[in-house]
Amino acid sequence: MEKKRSTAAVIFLISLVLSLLPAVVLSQAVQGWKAPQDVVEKLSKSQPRYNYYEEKVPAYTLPELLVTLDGKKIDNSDAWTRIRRPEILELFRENVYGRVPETPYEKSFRIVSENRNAMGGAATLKEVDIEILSEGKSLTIRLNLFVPNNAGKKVPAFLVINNRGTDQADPSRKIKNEFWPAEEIVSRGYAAAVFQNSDVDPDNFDDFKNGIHGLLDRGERKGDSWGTIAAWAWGASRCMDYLVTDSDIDAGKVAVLGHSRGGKTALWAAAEDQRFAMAVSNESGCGGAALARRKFGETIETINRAFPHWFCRNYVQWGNNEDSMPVDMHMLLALIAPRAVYVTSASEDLWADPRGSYLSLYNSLPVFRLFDRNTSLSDQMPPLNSPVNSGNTGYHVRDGVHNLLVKDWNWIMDMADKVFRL
Ligand code: GTR
Repeated sequence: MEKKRSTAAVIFLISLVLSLLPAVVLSQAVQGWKAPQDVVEKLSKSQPRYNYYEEKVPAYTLPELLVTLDGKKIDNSDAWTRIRRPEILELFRENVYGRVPETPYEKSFRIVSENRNAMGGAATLKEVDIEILSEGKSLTIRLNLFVPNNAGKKVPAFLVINNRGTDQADPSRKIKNEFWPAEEIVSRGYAAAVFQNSDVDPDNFDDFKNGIHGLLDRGERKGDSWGTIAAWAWGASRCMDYLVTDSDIDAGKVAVLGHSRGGKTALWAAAEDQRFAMAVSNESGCGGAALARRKFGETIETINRAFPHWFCRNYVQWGNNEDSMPVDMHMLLALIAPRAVYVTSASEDLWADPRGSYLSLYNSLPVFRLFDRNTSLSDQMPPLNSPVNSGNTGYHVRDGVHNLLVKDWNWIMDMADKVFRL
């Protein structure tokens, strides 16, 4: 009798587990990506000052996207473009990246070399010097550009802000790597353009003496004087100035792309310069795509301490005071609407807060919907290695560590194919 009962109990238990299993599997798929527990534990141990636990993210309220400073509700794309977008752009200049000075300068382009037989005949390589002149001082930004041969028409382009060494974007192609897979980009019909961020401004605190700051800054620095990210973004726009003059390039289809600090820069470049048809933020994190109010991984206080030159001085006041900041990063992504924005994360790169980056995109959607009301993403993150997109917005979280890889590039180019209708 006892035995029969316990067998029945075991059978009941097994069938219960079996019946629950699909629900568990299903809910995992629906809930999508979660930070790997071992990575959470490891980072929490090695960096105890930072939060990597989802449960410890504080409750927060994001600033309103669609209410103007004087309290008017915005419900159409025209009012967004005329009233609310300029307000938010100003808030970011004032509080985060700083303002470009109005100092006059001259600019010229020089094609230093042109090789029609690059990449074994697949592309033409143009090496272009963009020279900036002001009051007798000059600065040169080198733009390297591979254009696919035999396209028979103007081609779309990816402009990469290279924040790594020149060997990561070698125009001679003696050194190749996944960060700038120029051959793959060209084979998919895109021009591959790249410039070194350090040509525009050095990536260290030099009291803004060198680079473009040294050339264009006048007088005392103010709280909203531009930082180095704004300077790099300005450099991306000078590259765009050249690209619009190049008859091989479809200037209405230029995507600006950056990784990490370059990703922050790509977003700000597209916010400031509406000629960019698409912005790609690869693992940009704090000061980029990730919501500051979550205080997950890198924080405003930390980034200003480690990189005092990246942002404007006014940004410092929002360290440990995120809830008072008049913007959060969903508003930066919204500034790119109705143009395309693609945000990426890597599963082990919790410093750059994958979930905070996705939520930022998700919370920018009301603006994208003013232009295309079918734009809609789930409030849950997609599973690992499963890109999602809707309208002109898209996102993926790749497995692995902080980096820009061919795997990322392929999904990014899939999105660009859709946006540019290739
Ligand atoms: C880190 C920084 C991040 C990110 C990264 C990078 O040290 O904390 O915000 O930008 O550098 O650019 O690789």
